[in-house]
Amino acid sequence: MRLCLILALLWTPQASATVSGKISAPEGAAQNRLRAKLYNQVVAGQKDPDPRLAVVWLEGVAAPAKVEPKPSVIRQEGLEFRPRALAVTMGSKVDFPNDDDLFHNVFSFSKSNRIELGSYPRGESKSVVFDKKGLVDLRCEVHRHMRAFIHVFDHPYFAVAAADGAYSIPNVPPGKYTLVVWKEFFDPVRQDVEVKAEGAKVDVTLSALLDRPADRTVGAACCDAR
Ligand SMILES: [Cu+2]
Repeated sequence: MRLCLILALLWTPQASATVSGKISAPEGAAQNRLRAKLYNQVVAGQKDPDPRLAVVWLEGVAAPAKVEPKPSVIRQEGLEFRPRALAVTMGSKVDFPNDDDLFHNVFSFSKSNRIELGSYPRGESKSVVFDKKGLVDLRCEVHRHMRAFIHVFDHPYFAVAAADGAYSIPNVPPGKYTLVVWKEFFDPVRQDVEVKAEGAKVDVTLSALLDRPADRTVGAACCDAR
């Protein structure tokens, strides 16, 4: 009985909350001009890429001792990488199947996770285990317009927003943190957020990157991609 009492006193439920909201990223003429300048190679058979998804994460949360891997897939399909933005935990394996009737040559010169998958045909797949945190700028040597971004985190407090901008980061311990929002072609945003027991709701409106050199399109946050 006494032992039960001691255990009950020692055990306190892990309070956790959800940080959610919506990322708005207005598309404008300047945005489209920048996109056209960077990705002006139109290839027969190319399909529209996925919406360029926003990645949202929290900085300053004490990470749990063990971070679970999050196996994921980026397909080469319709002469694009799909999805174009991915977020995984360190140690995650990502498969890169080729669904196109031609060869792609997938690589990244990102400092943290260098990738050289080489060429392989339709129906084949290669995989990479991302063991360092950072931002991976994924490219195809054959098709210059093909690009994807893989955010590798050493904690689980992140989310990829849906196409409508909605995001949700669950299981966050209450506290004061920095919320970071990244999206291709937009200035990254960092803002303070206080997460209470009932959670936090944070909507963010991004501003377009204007008149920047091409290598700044990734934004400055979380970036070792160059
Ligand atoms: Cu390619």
